[in-house]
Amino acid sequence: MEQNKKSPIEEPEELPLIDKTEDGPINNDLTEGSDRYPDVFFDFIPDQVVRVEQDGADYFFYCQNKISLQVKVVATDIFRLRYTITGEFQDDFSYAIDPKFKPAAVQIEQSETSEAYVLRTDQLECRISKKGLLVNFYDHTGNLICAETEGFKGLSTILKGITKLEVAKAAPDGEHYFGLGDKSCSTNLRGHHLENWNTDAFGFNETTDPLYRSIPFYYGLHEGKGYGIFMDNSYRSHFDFDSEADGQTRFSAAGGEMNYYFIYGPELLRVAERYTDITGRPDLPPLWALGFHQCRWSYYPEARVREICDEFRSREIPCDAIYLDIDYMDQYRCFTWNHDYFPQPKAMIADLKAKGFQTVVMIDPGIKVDPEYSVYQQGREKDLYCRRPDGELMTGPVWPPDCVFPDYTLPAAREWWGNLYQELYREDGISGFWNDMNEPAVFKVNFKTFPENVRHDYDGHPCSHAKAHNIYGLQMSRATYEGLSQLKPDKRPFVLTRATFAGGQRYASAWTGDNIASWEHLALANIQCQRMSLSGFSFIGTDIGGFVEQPTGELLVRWLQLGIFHPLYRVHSMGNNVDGATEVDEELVKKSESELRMDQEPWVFGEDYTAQAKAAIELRYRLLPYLYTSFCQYTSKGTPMLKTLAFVDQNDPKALGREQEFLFGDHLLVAPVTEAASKIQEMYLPKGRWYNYFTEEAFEGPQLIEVETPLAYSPIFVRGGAVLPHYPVMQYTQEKAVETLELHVYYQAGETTSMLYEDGGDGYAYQEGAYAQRTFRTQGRVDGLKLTINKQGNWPDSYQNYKIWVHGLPFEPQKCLCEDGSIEIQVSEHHHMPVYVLNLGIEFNELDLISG
Ligand code: MIG
Repeated sequence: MEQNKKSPIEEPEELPLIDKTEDGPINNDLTEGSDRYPDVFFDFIPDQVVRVEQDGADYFFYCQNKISLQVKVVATDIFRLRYTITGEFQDDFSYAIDPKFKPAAVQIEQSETSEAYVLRTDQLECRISKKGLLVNFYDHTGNLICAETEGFKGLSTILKGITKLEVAKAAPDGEHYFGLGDKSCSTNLRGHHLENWNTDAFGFNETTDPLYRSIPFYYGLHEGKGYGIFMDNSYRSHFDFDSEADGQTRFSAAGGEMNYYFIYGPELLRVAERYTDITGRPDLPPLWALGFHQCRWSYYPEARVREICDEFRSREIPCDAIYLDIDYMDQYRCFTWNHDYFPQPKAMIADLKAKGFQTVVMIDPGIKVDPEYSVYQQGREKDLYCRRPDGELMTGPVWPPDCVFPDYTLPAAREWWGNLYQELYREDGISGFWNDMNEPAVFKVNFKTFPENVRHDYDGHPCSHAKAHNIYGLQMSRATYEGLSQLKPDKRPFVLTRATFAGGQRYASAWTGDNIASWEHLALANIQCQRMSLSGFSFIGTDIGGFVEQPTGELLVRWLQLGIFHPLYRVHSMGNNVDGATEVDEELVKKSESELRMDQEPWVFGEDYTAQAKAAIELRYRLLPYLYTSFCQYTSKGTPMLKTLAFVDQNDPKALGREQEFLFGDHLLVAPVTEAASKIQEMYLPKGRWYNYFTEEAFEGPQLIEVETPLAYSPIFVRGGAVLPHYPVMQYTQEKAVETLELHVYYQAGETTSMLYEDGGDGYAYQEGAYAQRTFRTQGRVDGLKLTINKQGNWPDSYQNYKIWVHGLPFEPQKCLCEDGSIEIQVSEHHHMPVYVLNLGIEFNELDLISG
């Protein structure tokens, strides 16, 4: 194996291709004076199908040249395709697939034409050509959904084995592509060539690729019909969306097996949900995890941590969690404390908890090589660290100068790792864990990670790092999650990871990594979180304010406004951990202590900005019941919490091109401000009636409008007909019982439903019915508005009353009737518009506001 002097990614096309199926080898790199070559390349293109076999819902198509295709009808709308170039399929094993996912029993109609084999369900038809194994998908009425151009092709060499498995499909004009996890390019992927290889991409920008996470799943949308393709292959992969304008979309992996799922919508949202049937969904997080989090590299010593927390409370800026970055450890040894900085962690954590702060700490995969360190020793004794091909330990510098790395693909290593949290989690009272550097990142080498020949167990399917690289972070976060679940079965674990892969949403939340305090990065944050959400991974956030460098007050405020709608709402910065910052600099010395430290708490930019930052965070807490409900919809159905407008109305050509606005949950349209000094911003309202949350103005979409963008808020619009629940501002989630639930109702003709989900905010009693789920139904008439409330579940409400605010009535209400007679209508004015206020007990299920 080569040293890492150059990238091991060798595009086979650039090398001499010697194709044994052609007339003799292409003699362009023959070693002089012999008939030998540096390496010999073969390509594999399916020829004629000579045999077909069926086993239940599995169909096998064998070509004369041994290339074979297995089509598995997984559900009426999902087909799985696997190709082998040897005639033998590999052991069917994947970390991405949810163990709970089971194929459905499907009625399959099979037939044959002179050219193709046809498999049909009542939603989808798949035609497999007898020559070349080209696979085309049609809907049940015969419309072509997705066709193949060149179809499948494999490449291998004598020295390397398989180097590339590729599928080429047609990219008809006008087809849009979305998804693909964490990419910083435009929302529509058309024209891009992208790679999946988890990478420590410090200070990335909009052209950096790959980033920290890999999700080989994309959507195609053509003539209103949407489908998804999930390539379940963890090797380095490439996705090309017609970047060469040759009308083709290609995806390929550098090894393993070509193995992908074709998911038919036709609604993009339906594809999103079905993707999470395959790769899984998380359980609900603890409610505090949806509060505001404050982080920095690093808060220490203890006095500073307490000072930060006290400052939040004395300024009455809500906050639920405080983070300790690597400096809390003793010599960067995971699962230890630096007792100089934190002499009594348990007491500190308990004090903070009493004030409503959960403490989250970092844990890295790099374990210090140190015979005195028990974690290192245990892992050695049990033989749980990654090794090179001849058995030598894989060591490399990360925080400690020399680290070993657990092989999280080994079940015994995961179990051991999960248990290491025992003391921090059970004894010290840490509430959540933050897994960093798990691409895995290695310092000093340009290559930034393990060499590809490092070995992994892969749950009994031994393989090289080339296969395990992209799932390393996923398996680390899984080990953490499973450990925490076992250590405290009654608590919902909170795990935050940097690297992950498709399916990783089952175990952890993620943040987008080391971004920069710039307006460009605020815009990127918007796109990245939307795309992660569309890719099955809604529990996502960015380092608010920017990790590298320092934001202005304005930038921080705008970022906090966007972050209200990012499920992970966390400020983080690298502080003064900048190369060279420790050198004495005359200019720096003149600066105040906080400037030197490069603080990034909500209050560091002066009182004006502090007030705006506080207002943003307070709004997050006001909207918490709505956020939590959206989270519940995500965990139960896989509905992305953030939806790019193409996912709101895929038949509206104008909506397809929009990437600034997104729908959060069912009813809130968010138009974040991502430019400096913004006063007014253009935005697109998809079809329907939309109310400006801050000004009461109503508009009919589809429409491009201009909206004012004062620093006090980034525009939010509420869908007509919606019922939007609010909690009172609290300093932390569950600080006190909600006494009155506020409902904001927005008029719309016709019927609209809204949901509210509540439970104990932690634990699993909700799975046994301890939840309260309300369905609100509004029915708007020309001269009336009816609201009905339906409750399911047996979670006892803390509140006894609703306070209902009715917005946008097209008539002046004279009466409000409910089951028990009539109730008083109060009028208040907001931006010169009347808003009607009703107070009633929660025993009421129905009310009708009428004009006469
Ligand atoms: O190389 O732990 O992305 O959030 O503050 C830096 C220190 C290592 C990278 C993470 C960042 C964290 C930092 N870590």
